[in-house]
Amino acid sequence: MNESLLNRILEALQELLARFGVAEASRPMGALVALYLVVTLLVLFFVLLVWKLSKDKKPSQEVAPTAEQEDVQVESAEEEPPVPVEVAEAEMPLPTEPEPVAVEEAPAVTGVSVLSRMRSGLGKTRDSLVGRLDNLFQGKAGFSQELIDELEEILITSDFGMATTMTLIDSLQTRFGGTSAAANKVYAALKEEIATLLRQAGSDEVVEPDTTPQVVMMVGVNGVGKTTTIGKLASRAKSEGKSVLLGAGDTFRAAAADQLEVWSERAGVDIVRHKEGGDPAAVAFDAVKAAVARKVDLLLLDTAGRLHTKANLMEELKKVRRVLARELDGAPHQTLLVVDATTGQNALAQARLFKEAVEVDGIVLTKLDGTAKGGIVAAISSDLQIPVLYIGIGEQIDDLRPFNPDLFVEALFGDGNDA
Ligand SMILES: Nc1nc2c(ncn2[C@@H]2O[C@H](COP(=O)(O)OP(=O)(O)OP(=O)(O)O)[C@@H](O)[C@H]2O)c(=O)[nH]1
Ligand SMILES: [Mg+2]
Repeated sequence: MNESLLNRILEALQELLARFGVAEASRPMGALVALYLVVTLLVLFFVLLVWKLSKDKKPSQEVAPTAEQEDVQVESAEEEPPVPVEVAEAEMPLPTEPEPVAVEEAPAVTGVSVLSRMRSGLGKTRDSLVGRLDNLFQGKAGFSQELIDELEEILITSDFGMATTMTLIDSLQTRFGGTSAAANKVYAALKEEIATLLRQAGSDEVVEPDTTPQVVMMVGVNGVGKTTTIGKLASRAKSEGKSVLLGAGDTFRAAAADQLEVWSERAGVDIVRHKEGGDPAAVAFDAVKAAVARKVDLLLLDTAGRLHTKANLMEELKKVRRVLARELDGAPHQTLLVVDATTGQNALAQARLFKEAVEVDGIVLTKLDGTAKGGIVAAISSDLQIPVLYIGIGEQIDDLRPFNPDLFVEALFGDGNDA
């Protein structure tokens, strides 16, 4: 604003003040105060306007469907009251009367990119494993036996497991043995090797069957995150426009079906459940019948994680599989083994056990946010030759990610600038 314009505004204000009978001596100061007030009000108005506009735009800017959006769907699209469905009712079409659903507190809404959410979910591993690797490679001039020895220790203590650690070390020895290659070159090669290992058992070749309903059975020992993962998967599938049904096949643990029902409400999908202590194979039977009758796209079947003995558990899982296969051709189309990343090498042992007893098509590795030893992903991928299909990086409904080896490596080792 040029000086003469400012003077003219001030003069006009002084004239206005004169009309209101303000003494001449006070008019210059009065005009300044009035101008200051007007400008302040205009700035405030402008700030409010910008804030309001950005708030209205926010949902469409987010990368993934947010928890808030999921919850809206629960309220508007819920078609079945979340009450226990008895055997006979399970085969019937759904009642259509909507019922308000008590949905628990909305999970955190994130406007951040997929990569930065992954980065924060893997924060513990970044700080520990990657922090140690950074220190190692920054502190060494070049390739040496000492570097290899220290690297071996870091990998083993970060749950890469002996076999995978040896594979990585051997490939570095082959590439750089007898040279004094720069440490940063060796580090880059290590990251590449880790990415290759992860890709080898990656999800690229997994083709989802195109028949519906697709029956997915969730197995794993108690506490690993089966039920939670079902809730997250249901929510994902629903946001992709699929119709989903849950089967409460864990009849062993008290409140297991209640827990699944809470997830069904959160995700806004239907559930088939029996009374506690019932036969899980009967739940499977009803759930698959209901899925066919209702023409849903996806049936997610929960199972018990603990029975009186491990042999019992495996026998029960086999029986459930037989029932599913008898009722629907090809079912279960996918058996996902859920393992808890924080249990380290134990997770590997469990995975071997389940792999022997039931056919396992893919792994869901949960609680990666809770471990500093993310090397377990590489150990599972390379030791078991079963693809890691999803990783859990938190307890919220949108904290399940399809496992993408390249994104994973970027989230771990990248500098985050491209997030
Ligand atoms: N931090 C974190 N917690 C998780 C994740 N997945 C599951 N959990 C938590 O792990 C606990 C056990 O999860 P459940 O889903 O009940 O496990 P489950 O395998 O169904 O257990 P059983 O029904 O006893 O066999 C819950 O407190 C979940 O919130 C994850 O990715 N990250
Ligand atoms: Mg459970």
